Amino acid sequence: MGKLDGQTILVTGAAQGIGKAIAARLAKDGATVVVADINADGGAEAAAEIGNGALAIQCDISDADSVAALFDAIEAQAGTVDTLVNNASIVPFIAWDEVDLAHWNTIIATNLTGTFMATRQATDRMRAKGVQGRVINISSNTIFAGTPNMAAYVAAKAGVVGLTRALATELGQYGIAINAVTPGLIESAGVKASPHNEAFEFVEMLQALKGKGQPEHIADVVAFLASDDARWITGQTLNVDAGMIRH
Ligand code: NAD
Ligand code: 4PL
Repeated sequence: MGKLDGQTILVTGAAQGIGKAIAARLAKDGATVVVADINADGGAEAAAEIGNGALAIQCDISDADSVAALFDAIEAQAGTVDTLVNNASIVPFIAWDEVDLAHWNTIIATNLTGTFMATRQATDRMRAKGVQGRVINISSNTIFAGTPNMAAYVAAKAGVVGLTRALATELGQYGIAINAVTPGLIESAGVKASPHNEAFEFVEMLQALKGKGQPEHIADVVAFLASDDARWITGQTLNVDAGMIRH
């Protein structure tokens, strides 16, 4: 008996990193997980590793047609999505002087508009089927810290929290809850391969609890938010960063 038995849960950007850890944890709790990622091979490998009927569907979350096709495929193969985890994002490291309009548009399209499009699809379908579902948005504690070298990213992630707050009101009447999580620096595959990997010492100095943030630290909290234990929570932003930020 798992606390997520019977749920179909879509995790975007789940081929690696935090998304993959979330998908694995939710499957362990009994959910049928859909791994959606722009990286088709990585997504297929992650789904095979995760098991419990996990399926992989390739999707570019910044592309409206791709997102619509993803939800059609899920409906056909696994039924209506009960919980959507908006995790897919680009995590850039770029000085302000290099932030041009092309970069800005790319980051907003994936990290904010992608979350909008997936949420539109998921909640429209929940309402049509009378599913009292959940949406869990992965934001970032950079929206509180004002972390440098990712201005467009920070703006997009703050937008995700705004969307979370607004939609909690509009979707509450259908019994649909929507919350956000703001992770601190996490040693994901993406971070390990980027200059963010050099920031752990500085970030740990600011943390109340010591250690290196791991994808599982976020996955465990998402599993709670997806479970019935969190049924009275909506419109909230849960900061998960070892106490680096107190807000
Ligand atoms: P990562 O780069 O390791 O993984 C991101 C995944 O998203 C990859 O599999 C990638 O292929 C996928 N993706 C990227 N663009 C996509 C698109 N257009 N369509 C579909 N999939 C796409 O990143 P991560 O560190 O695991 O981050 C996961 C989430 O956590 C992101 O929302 C990120 O902003 C957030 N976050 C990360 C940290 C951190 O320190 N790692 C901190 C706070 C928040
Ligand atoms: C504290 O979301 O939250 C670096 C890179 N440092 O992506 C993040 C902190 C990064 C973060 C993040």
